[in-house]
Amino acid sequence: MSKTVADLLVTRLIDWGVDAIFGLPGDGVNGIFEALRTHQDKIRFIQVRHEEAAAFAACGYAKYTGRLGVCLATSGPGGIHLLNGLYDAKCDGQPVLAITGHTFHDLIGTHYQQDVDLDKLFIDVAAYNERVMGPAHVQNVVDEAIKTALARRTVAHITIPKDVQDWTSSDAEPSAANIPKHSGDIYAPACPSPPAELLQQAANVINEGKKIAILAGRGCLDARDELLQLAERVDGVIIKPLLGKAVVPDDSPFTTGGIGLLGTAPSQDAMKSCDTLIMLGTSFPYMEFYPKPGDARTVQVDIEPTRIGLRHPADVGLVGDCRDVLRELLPLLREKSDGSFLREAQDNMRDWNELLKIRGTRTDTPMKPQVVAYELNKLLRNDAIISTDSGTIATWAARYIQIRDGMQFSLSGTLATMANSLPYSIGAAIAYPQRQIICIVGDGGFTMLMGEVATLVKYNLPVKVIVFKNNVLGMIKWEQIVLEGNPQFGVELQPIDFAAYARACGAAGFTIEDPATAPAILREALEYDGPAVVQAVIDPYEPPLPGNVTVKQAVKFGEALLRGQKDRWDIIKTVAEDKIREVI
Ligand SMILES: Cc1ncc(C[n+]2csc(CCOP(=O)(O)OP(=O)(O)O)c2C)c(N)n1
Ligand SMILES: [Mg+2]
Repeated sequence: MSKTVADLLVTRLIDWGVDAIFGLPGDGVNGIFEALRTHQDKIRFIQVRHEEAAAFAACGYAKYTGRLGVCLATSGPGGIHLLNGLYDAKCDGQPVLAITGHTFHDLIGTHYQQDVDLDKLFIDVAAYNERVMGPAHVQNVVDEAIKTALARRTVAHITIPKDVQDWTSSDAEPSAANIPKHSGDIYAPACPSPPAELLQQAANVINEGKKIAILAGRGCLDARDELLQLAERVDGVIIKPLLGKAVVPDDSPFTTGGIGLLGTAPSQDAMKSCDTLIMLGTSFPYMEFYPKPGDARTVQVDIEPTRIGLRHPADVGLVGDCRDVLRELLPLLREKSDGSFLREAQDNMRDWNELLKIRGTRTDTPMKPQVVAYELNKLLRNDAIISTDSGTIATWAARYIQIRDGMQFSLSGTLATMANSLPYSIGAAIAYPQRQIICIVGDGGFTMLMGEVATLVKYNLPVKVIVFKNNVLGMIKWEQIVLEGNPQFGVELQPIDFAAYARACGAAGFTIEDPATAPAILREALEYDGPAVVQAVIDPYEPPLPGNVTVKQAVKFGEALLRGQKDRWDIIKTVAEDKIREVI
């Protein structure tokens, strides 16, 4: 029997090494599902409960493996549901291929059922975006879509009308111009190398610097050795935007950890006082955390030329992969001998870690969120893959999860969406069945896609989901109060018993309320042989204060309290207690 368009699609994906597709069926993709059924020995279909989760899972898969992530959704509503996850992939530069169905080829544009023009809808999110016209078109389009996703580290989209999926070569002949098999399943990555003069210029800037801060983002995730050599050579302080949290272990003497509102005070201090900034594979967005333009000479390395000088003026820009460029740059750099800038950062870091420990070992109830993160960190394996969501949880995860050895860490860095971490963990667990997979999520983010606990159970993915339950959209509550100076509004959440919910899905469910029992319960959950949800009931009044609170933030905070913030006395008490405990 001759192959259908759907068969050709699936076999070409297999040729490209795709072994997992995340998605949800629908009548717009039944042809593709039949091809997936008949090729299931070579390619795995992972059924999720919401197409948004399929796109997030594909993005997480791409982030943690460095390979193409693939998701699949039906025409109309299914495709629409993919969008948020696809934007997440686009914003964080991940190669993801989205495949959707379309209505019958001869009813497109006639207001027929599910006639949503997904190829128009996806114009903005997808760098490559095509409709398959027949069997002879499949290979050409799939090859180009995959190459574009990989080369530009972004989203590609293919849509196929539902009847076309069943066409075979007898239904539509190739045109004479389309020479069969002309398109190859080969991807050749670009490896730009900066010219020698620019490398020397960059080296001169660095050699002349005395206080060197290194902002090392996700572009350095495979350049750990080179990065540490650089820091050692120039007595530099490595500051890690959150997507680059795993670039070096947190116990490295060269790093002050994260930056930004959820970063550390020592990082903020180092950024403010450096005379030279080396930006490596990062476009960390919050410009107020960079040195003021003109205050520090800057060398920037990025694989993408348009990112050079995007957030901060660069004196020298080097285009290329961070690892390769660092290898060329290192021999040109002179060893520094002073070391006082680094030593000061190390002293600050000791104080910061002491502060984290004080906050992480509080014994009072309601339990402090820091306690959960602090105890969880101690139980993580060296191969853990940790995903988190936007929310105050990102702050606790950023500060308390200490990267070691082979750990990986991610969140929705640039889109900063909620609900990504559970599906990211699905992608991670499919890619690495033997590793420890941890999802750190808020109660708001978890409820958005909590149907995916059923996916964990269905595929027996031993993901451990730690839900920080404060019954509020905490991050926004604090933004309303601290950044806007407004009393909170529209942020309270109807409480849900997530442990009972987990058990209803067939997963294990645990609850922690008392800090004294946190270590034992977390250990039991992490050792559980299967998926588990831990709801950690935490103090909703604990603010995720920035490493260094600014006067403006303190004033806004006061304004909100004066303007009728409910529970203001609880908040004042909590913040005051935190401060008092830190000084006595
Ligand atoms: C899809 C989406 N909707 C809304 C937001 C705005 N937002 C950012 S954090 C947040 C609150 C998160 O609440 P929760 O998951 O409970 O975590 P918490 O802040 O309480 O730790 C919201 C609503 C967002 N980033 N993404
Ligand atoms: Mg919450």
